[in-house]
Amino acid sequence: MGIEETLVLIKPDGVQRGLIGEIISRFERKGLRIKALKMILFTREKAEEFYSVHRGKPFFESLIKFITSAPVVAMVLEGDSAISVVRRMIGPTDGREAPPGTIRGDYSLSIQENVVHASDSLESARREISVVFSRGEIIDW
Ligand code: 3AN
Repeated sequence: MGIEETLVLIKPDGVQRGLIGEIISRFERKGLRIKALKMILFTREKAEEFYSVHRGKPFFESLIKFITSAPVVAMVLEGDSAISVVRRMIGPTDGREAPPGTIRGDYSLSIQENVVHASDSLESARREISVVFSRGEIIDW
């Protein structure tokens, strides 16, 4: 609880479908503060580092291929309880199960191509932010 930073990615499917503006807009309207924002093309090495907790799982190879297939938009969002607030806004992993009104519920029918990623704990937020951004790219305002 309290003011937190979290890492959000708009995944390749969200970028390719033209959903960048729509997704960022939802976070802005919620009142979350964008402290860093950039478009990147993950290298395989960076993608494997980012998703290291999933190494060894059956979907790992497919996930790495997907996340490196097109650009992603990465951002650091800040706000009161930002980690849990953003997780609720994106909805559960499987777009077919995610309730309407959540980002995945409104835009995804897939467990892999589920439009967005968001950190699920303080520990993963810290780790994921440091994988994607240098501290100098994050603006306190
Ligand atoms: P979340 O993104 O909701 O935290 P995780 O961390 O369990 O979900 O999974 C990370 C990513 O791996 C998901 N966003 C999804 O793209 C992919 N993924 C998870 N489970 C599966 C699965 N059973 N089959 C294919 N891809 C999966």
